Amino acid sequence: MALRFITAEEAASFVQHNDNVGFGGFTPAGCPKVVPHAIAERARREHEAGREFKIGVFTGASTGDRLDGELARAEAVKFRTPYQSNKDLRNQINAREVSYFDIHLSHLAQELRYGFYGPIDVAIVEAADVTEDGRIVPTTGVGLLPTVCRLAERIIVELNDKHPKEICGIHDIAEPLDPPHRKDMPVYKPSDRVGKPYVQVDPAKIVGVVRTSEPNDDSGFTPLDDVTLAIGNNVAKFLVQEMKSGRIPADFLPLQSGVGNVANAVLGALGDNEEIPAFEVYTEVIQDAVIGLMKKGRVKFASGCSLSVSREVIRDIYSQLDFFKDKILLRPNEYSNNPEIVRRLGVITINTALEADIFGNVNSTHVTGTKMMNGLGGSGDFTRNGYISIFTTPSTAKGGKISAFVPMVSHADHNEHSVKVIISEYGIADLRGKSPIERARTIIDNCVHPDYRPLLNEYLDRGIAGHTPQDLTACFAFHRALIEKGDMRLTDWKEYPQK
Ligand code: 0RQ
Repeated sequence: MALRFITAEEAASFVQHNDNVGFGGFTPAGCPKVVPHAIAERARREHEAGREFKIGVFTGASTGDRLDGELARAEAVKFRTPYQSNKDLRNQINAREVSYFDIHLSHLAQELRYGFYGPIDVAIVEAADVTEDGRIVPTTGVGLLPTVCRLAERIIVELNDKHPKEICGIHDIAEPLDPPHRKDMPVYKPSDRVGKPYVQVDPAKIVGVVRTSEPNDDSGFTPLDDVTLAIGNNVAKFLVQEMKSGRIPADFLPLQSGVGNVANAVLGALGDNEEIPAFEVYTEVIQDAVIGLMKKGRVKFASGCSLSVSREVIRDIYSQLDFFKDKILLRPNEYSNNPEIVRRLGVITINTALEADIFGNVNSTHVTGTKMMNGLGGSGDFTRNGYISIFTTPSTAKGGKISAFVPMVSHADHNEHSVKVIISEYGIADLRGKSPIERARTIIDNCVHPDYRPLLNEYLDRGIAGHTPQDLTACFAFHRALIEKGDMRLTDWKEYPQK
């Protein structure tokens, strides 16, 4: 069947009000660009004509501004899942104008197949190549691509010539069978392939192919500062200690590292530390630092769900595709984040907390317990199943007015049973095998900013009985001081008389 080439506007006409739309890609990498823009324009026209037009948006993770941002600004999003990081969409989520559902990234594909969220009407995916017999070669991000293509009634392909067709071979595309027929997912080392280098779809469902030449949004990083550098060095120091003590095998274990500046700095520090042998990466987001380390021979292989790299780095990869092609593998997030595989491989997981409490619970998502930041992402997939799960965080935020360490987290994403190690720029708190009070002392002594250590020690000294000395009449005193006085340092325990 011949492919039908159409404009982005024509493609948008295949999307109806109330449709559930599944997008390929993961972070801005591999996300469709021109069709979401056309859908946003269509929504604006419909709204001007007095008609409703909103869609459900299902993605691999965050997307580019041309997807989440454009649709949000056109007030075209009814429902959104999972992770997002766009300012305009975030504002609408926090104003409750968009119904947002946060879920572990590895769960979404299977739960779509289980029918938990209704049908997928349309799949919109970016491709480096598409053939008449329905083979789609993704670009730099995979995400939900195979699942939404199989479930959708209609498929729209953005064929993006910014990505060479020769990228074919970098992907490993598979979908597991669903219970009760699921078998093991046979990834025994990061480089194992279990699927095909392309997505096979029913060609009759491809309603149109839109040609584009749009680069991914640039994911540039802010330069390393003293704090991120110190966190990175502390992570490297901890892992070297673990290796020397024999708790990590001498040939090391695969690493997962979250998204953002801190994560990028951590990887850079690990790569530069010659006491750590060249290592492999089993992660979801392959960032700039990994590619730099690959060129130096410090990273041997990287399996992920997306190449979320700057434009400069993607140009570098494409100019040396022969070098990189057998060192990088991109999988659907159902595989890159899969608990079974993460636990089998013994992945060392490193994610960033917004805040942690002194007993080891972590908040990754909600600012002061109410405002959604980005979402859980893959942090839960990896933390719960990692060989050692590490959380990193600067000890303070907003110029010291906020302590990242509080008596009780204002929202819990990862609990004390899953969080093994916390690291700030001040040091390392190894929580393994420690009681709640021991964990609290370790975190205060090693990770907390000196401004906040006396306040947290005083909290522990309030004489609360029980296994976990949490004072339910005072545990949110830091948050209250922030809300009422604008600074957690102004917490005054005299306002909380001991009973
Ligand atoms: O805001 O830039 O306005 O000052 O939060 O903080 O320190 O720059 O850290 O970019 O690494 O993001 C948890 C959000 C950290 C991210 C989070 C403010 C701070 C700053 C960002 P400003 P930093 P990062 C795999 C892993 C969840 C998902 C996950 C995240 C801004 O890592 O979304 O782990 N994680 N996925 O000032 C108020 C606090 C704060 C605070 C920091 N306690 N209260 N604001 N900030 N702490 C990736 C995927 O799943 C795709």
